[in-house]
Amino acid sequence: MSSSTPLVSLCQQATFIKSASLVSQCPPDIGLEVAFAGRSNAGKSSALNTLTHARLARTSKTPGRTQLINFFKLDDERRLVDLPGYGYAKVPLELKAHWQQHLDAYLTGRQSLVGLVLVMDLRHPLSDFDCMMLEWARKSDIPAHVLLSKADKMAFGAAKNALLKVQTRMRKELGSNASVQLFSSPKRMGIDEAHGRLAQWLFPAEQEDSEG
Ligand SMILES: Nc1nc2c(ncn2[C@@H]2O[C@H](COP(=O)(O)OP(=O)(O)O)[C@@H](O)[C@H]2O)c(=O)[nH]1
Ligand SMILES: [Mg+2]
Repeated sequence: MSSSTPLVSLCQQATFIKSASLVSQCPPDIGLEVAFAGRSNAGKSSALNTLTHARLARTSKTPGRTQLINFFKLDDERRLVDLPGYGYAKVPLELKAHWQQHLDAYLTGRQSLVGLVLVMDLRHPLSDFDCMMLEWARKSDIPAHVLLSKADKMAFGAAKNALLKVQTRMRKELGSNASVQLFSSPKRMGIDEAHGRLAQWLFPAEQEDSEG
């Protein structure tokens, strides 16, 4: 049995808990939480839906509309979090300032945060914001995992090359040891690998068992 099996069944039962526009509205800071971040339109909501087998997170053709921190329950101790998409020009400045401040408060203050999934469009990886998130994760000792989304938009060989390039840049330029993979929501590509990473964070004890 794969060590991500319990996680996969929890993902299939994931339910929406609540949206928070302020850190004070977040659910109690207990248990384990994995947050999904990324530039608006990178494919974050699609990735969340693909990984949970549910239409949990809203996917939108109008980017930049999700300005809330959305919490999804896996079980009483485990949650997935959809962070507001960053870097979309059409978001009014004061709203940008608002969520930047609260995103920051969430990232620095959240005790239950055990991992960060950073979703990047494979064709436009490592934006300034992506680099900032990787830098923050490195400094805060929060493990990070990069989903290079929309891999279906490139030929397989080109996608593999792009993956290697991103990996190299992350190591050499950013000093990041975050893991990276290709992902496609419509092609359902990279799901097992992503579940495996989530399981490492959300079921740490079972990982030790399966390694030992
Ligand atoms: N071809 C392709 N399109 C995708 C993929 N993921 C998302 N999209 C599309 O990209 C747009 C933005 O996706 P969404 O998940 O809402 O992005 P978010 O703003 O990061 O949450 C939508 O039109 C999606 O259908 C993918 O893996 N492949
Ligand atoms: Mg979204």
